[in-house]
Amino acid sequence: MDNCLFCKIAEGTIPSNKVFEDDTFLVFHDIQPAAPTHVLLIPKKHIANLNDATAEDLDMISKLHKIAQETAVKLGVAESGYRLINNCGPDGGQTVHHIHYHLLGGAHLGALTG
Ligand code: IU
Repeated sequence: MDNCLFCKIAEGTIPSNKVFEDDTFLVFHDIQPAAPTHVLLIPKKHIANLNDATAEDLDMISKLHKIAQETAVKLGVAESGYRLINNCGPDGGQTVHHIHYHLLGGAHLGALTG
C-alpha cells in the first residue's frame, strides 16, 4: 500500500534490521526498543489492523505465532519468557497502521497497565 511505512519496510525500500524473512512475513528490530529484546512481526500483506483481518488473513496470522516461537528461540528469550502484543486502534495505542505484533523479552516485564 502506498504511504505505509511497514509496507515499505516489507518491500525493502526502507531498510530494517531483519531477524527473519520469508515470502509472507518479516521480523525486524523495533527502532525504539521498549525491552532488551523488542522485535516486530509483520505480514507483508497490508492489513491495517486486527479488525480488518479476514478469515483467510487469520489463518496466516495464526502462522505468525509459529514465527514468534522460532524468533524467541533465535533471540534467546524462549526459556525466560516473552510477551507478544498486538495494539489495535486508537485506544489500543496503535501508531503504525499495518498489523504487527511486538515480541518483547530479555527482562522481567511488569504487569500491563493502562
Ligand atoms: P504500535 O503498536 O503501532 O504503537 O507500534 C509501532 C512500533 O513501530 C513502535 O514500537 C515503533 O518504535 C516502531 N517503529 C519502527 O520500528 N520503525 C519506524 O520507522 C517507526 C516505528 I515510525
